[in-house]
Amino acid sequence: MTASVSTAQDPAQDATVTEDAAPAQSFDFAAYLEAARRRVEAALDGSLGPERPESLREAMRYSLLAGGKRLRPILCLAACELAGGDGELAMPTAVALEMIHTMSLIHDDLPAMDNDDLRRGRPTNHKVYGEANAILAGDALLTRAFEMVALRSPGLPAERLLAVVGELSLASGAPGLVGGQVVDLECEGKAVDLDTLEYIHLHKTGALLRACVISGAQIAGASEALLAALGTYARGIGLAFQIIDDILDVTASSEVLGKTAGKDLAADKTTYPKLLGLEESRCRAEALVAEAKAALAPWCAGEGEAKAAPLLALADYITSRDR
Ligand code: GRG
Repeated sequence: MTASVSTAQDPAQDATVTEDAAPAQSFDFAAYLEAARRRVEAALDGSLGPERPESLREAMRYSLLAGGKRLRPILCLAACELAGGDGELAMPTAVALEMIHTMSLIHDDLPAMDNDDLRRGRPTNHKVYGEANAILAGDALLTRAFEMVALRSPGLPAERLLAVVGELSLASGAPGLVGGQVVDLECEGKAVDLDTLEYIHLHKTGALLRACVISGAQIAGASEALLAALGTYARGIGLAFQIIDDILDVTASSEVLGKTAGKDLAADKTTYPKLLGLEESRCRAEALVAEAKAALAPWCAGEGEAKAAPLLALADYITSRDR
């Protein structure tokens, strides 16, 4: 990475900026990821209070603390730090994002949707607690997510909290996950073109990843220019993430994935590998990650180098991951 100096909130206006956006040479991504995961796990563990009845609390904790890559909360913390904020201020929102993600997995696994038995290396929530309780545990996690932001985010100005609540609402509802899931279910067993597939991926998967980086940056009071760049970054990593998910569904084992492999084929779903083949799908994911990283180039110079390194490395991780 070329070192030129810029500390401006909007370095796109700064003539010293370079186009280069590779993670800093000295950045130890494995150590960063491990430390971030530990922080997130601790926050998740402490996030569920005295929910009653106990059976509901148990079902919520079962899925929330079942592991997972924790990519969404880590993206939120990293975006907050890139925007100059203290990651700890974003932790309640990071937890909220993982709660929304976890509830979407619980509901996605239900018999009425993907009907799956295995998630995060364990029996799915409804297999353990029954369908009704799994639906309710998902509902409770979703509503708890908004409580985390609105009532459990000390030290944040009300207008930033409101902006975050707005982002999380858009990502969760019809304009995001729910809308994407509906189109995905409607398309099962049908011929689907690339545009429709992109729509599904951008809503079902991309919308929440976008909310992660946008909300993290909003908490830090990011400029409009940085928010726009993070929107471009999120689009690239969101699509790439789901393309790699489609590839792993074909190439990886259930044991490694912690969820049932080969589901897309069994459900007769259209995927990137089905439309483009494995090799071209991988090339497309890599190109999207390159676009995502390029969007952050103006924030990577000088002092920005260390702050941008986690988001750049997280983008690369999306295509290099094996689960
Ligand atoms: C949010 C109100 C609301 C409803 C949910 C069921 C549903 C509506 C949407 C389905 C969304 C879904 C399951 C999308 C797939 C996203 C995806 C690729 C999940 C896997 O994410 P990873 O690999 O999983 O990050 P881990 O376990 O590592 O967290």
